[in-house]
Amino acid sequence: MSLDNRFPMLAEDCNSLLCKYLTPEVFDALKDRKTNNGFSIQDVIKSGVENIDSGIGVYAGDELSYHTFSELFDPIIKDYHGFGVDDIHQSNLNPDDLNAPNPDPDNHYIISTRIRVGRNIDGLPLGTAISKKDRNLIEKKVSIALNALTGELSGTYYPLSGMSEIVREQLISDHFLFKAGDRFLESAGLNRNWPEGRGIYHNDNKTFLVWINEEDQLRIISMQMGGDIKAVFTRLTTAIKEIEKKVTFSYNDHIGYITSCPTNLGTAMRASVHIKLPKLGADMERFKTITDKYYLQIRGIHGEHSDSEGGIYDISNKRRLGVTEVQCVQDMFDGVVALITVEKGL
Ligand code: ADP
Ligand code: ILO
Repeated sequence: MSLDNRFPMLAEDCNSLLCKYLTPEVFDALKDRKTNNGFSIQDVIKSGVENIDSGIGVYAGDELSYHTFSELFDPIIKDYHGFGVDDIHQSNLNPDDLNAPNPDPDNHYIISTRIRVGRNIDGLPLGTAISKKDRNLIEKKVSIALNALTGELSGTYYPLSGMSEIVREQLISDHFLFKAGDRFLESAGLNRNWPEGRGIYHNDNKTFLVWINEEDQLRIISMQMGGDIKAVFTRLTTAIKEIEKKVTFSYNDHIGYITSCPTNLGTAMRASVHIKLPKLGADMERFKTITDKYYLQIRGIHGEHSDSEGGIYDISNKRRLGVTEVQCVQDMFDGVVALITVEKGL
């Protein structure tokens, strides 16, 4: 579907932030603008127009998109993160500032912990607008930097092109690799030239992983079984520092790390646990009251847009901008402690 210069037809029952904030007046003001990479408002909204069940519905093509189309992005950012145009974002990746002793040392509730950040290379368009040549260059540059890592972070880069179906599917079902054919990403132009230029790096025991050229150019991931959140955060921050010695990431003093989806701006961090909460799961209203209080999000067991299985949920921080990385993890930790306390009492 190609979008033209007219205000798009948006379904009556559309609940996305795109549908909430894209008025005919806003569209009119933006419809003839383009960023230096040729990204237009039609490109920004395409995913949300084609996928009417989107929660957000917009993607940026580059750092400039957030400025060029601010009449649409600013209210969406304010709504999702509670972050206003005059607010200031600050980063803190110091694990010493985190207070997160294992909330479930006997492994009754928490199955695994995962913390990821999104990163994009400074000076290049985002995956939504990037050329095949630049995407392939990123794969090369980043995989060389990763292959040089040592110690616990030492591992191997596996390109998606040439990976056997069995290995690929196993990596996905074990929660290590991204899925193929996501329709939200497809509409946003993020699956162009698939699978070329994409791949995954991981260490032997798969506690440190990097996705290359999925929704963001890098997703740096630390994960392990159980609830030692601090160990997972410490590994991640060490890895980020090492990678930054070789690669410069796109960062803006106002909105933090630049990402293709506005939900990931700021820290670009999602800290999650897979946790067994069958009793709370049977009382969604109560469950949501707690997750809302602690700024948490509930996802299904196979990631975003998936369902829960066997009373196991993916619980993660919702706020990523206007809070530090330490605060993102602290939100998740505090909420998980509260959830376990309530589940125990039921
Ligand atoms: P992202 O976290 O990068 O936004 P998804 O929500 O799609 O993307 O999750 C990616 C994968 O990571 C999925 O397979 C998901 O099940 C897995 N995952 C997320 N959190 C955890 C966790 N705490 N333990 C194990 N796997 C996890
Ligand atoms: N575009 C999708 C996903 C939004 C948030 N998630 C990610 C992975 N960026 C939507 O609007 O539902």
